[in-house]
Amino acid sequence: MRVPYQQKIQFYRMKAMPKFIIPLVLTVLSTSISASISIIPQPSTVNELTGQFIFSNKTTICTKGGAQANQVASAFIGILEKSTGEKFNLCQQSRKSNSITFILDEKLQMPNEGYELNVKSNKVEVISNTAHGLFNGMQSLRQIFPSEIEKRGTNFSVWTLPCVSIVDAPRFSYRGMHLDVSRHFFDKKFILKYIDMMSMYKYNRFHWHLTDDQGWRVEIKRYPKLLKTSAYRTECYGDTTGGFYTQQEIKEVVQYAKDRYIEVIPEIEMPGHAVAVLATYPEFSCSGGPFTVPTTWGIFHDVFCAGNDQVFEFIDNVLDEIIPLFPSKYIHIGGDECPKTRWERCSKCQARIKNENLKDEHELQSYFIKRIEKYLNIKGKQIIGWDEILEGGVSNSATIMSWRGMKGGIEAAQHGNYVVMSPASHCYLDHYQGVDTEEPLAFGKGKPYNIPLQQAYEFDPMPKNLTDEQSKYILGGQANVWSEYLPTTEQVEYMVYPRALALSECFWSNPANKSFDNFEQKVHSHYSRMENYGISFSKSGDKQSTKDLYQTLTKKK
Ligand code: TNX
Repeated sequence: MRVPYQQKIQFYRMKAMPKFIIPLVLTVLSTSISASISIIPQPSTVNELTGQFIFSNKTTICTKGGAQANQVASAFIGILEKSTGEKFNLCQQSRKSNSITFILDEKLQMPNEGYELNVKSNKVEVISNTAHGLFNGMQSLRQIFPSEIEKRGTNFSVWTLPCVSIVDAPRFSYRGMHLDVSRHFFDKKFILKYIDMMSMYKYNRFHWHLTDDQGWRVEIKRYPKLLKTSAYRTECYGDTTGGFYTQQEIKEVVQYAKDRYIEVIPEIEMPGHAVAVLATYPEFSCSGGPFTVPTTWGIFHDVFCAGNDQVFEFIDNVLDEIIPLFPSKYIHIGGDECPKTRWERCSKCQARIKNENLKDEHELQSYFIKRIEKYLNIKGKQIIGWDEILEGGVSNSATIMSWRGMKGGIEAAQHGNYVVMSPASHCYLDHYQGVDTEEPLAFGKGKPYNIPLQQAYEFDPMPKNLTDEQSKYILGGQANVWSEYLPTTEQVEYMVYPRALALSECFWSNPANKSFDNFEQKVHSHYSRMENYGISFSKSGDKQSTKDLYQTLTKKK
């Protein structure tokens, strides 16, 4: 008889447990952080068993549960075919032996996205009540295979898998990765690879930072001039750099992500970080310009004029084209780092403050965001914004992305706003990971900007001081990848991996199952997986020197 799922997943809660069960539980717990099964993020329970399953070209891949189970199995067959070069047929019946079966049974009681994975010597079963759960189980199974599974055209005869029984579900529903494609543009091919890696480590939200001062990256049919002027910039040495995604490419990325159970959330920055737009439409600024697309980084004084109705008309029209491209419930509207200097001296902005009975420019920013939010809500979308949107007041339906530490997120949760935690102290993968003098140029220098692997690993998106009720508003966390200092895809990967693996565990795993020593061992086996997959990951976060660095950085004075 199968143990009911809820019971299994919670059985390490020892309080209500009879004493004789405790030794049994401890055995299971100790195996749950064993290194021979190196799954990242760490599953809820891992019970290693004796024996092995022998995988060969005679193994049958089966499904039970209809089209959605078939889809997950086909994705797995695709992975196997790339590495082994063998053809595996999908069999829609269970086989007793030498089979891997994906079972989708909606009647099972399981937490959201949960799954069970059983590797026995005669067969493997992945079980879930949703297709997403089944897909998560498939990703864990993939990591039980030897790392050659990630290599194209490997030399394959048989692979052995250790017998194991896994019961797993995520701690947080929002597990995001972000990518800034404005400061440097990365083509669709790279975006798909980025999404592949996200799905391997069970991330489920891709926050696509499509616009900023240094480049507009999305085709808007109504404003073709944006793609001529705002999508490119001329660097000081005379070269032109930039690019954009056509609406067709965006659709392909969104579908590719959806097939991997990842939702794409677009970000259209406002009212600040908009100089690229002002370069095409200087009339949307307070001063009238002229502007060029900047070639330097930082915070610019020129922002959208909040007193000009044409600005809102422009943004509404842009959003009208963005909305149908992205089925996600959320649109990210930025809201960060908007200096108020131009608004203070702009007659239109001052008239708006007066006519709308606003106290000051902070309330004008709040007016701006709320006006856009209202527009999006009518179209059936919710907004997410950086924590600055709290200043001057925010509506209850806005979700806050807390980046200047956890403070904004805590305040928002206390007010009943949903929150995604991505504090720069732990989640900013554009910051140095090793000793800065030995690393490629990255964002900032010195202590506040250094995030060694261990520091990323020790992040907990759940603040300590919230009540149970308030903590329900913490949806999860996000790794942010700003690209000012990342001109190439290799450099992006160098900064992102392996720290994104560490953060995946912060967003998925129960803190009781986390241990940096164990993670460090696991990450070594993932180096060969990433290498086989063609990822230019870094090892500098892993050096003893970085461990020492971490200790120095975290030592209390
Ligand atoms: C702050 S995080 C920014 C970005 C920069 C980043 C560099 C946030 C909302 N704004 O514009 O790229 O720091 O780490």
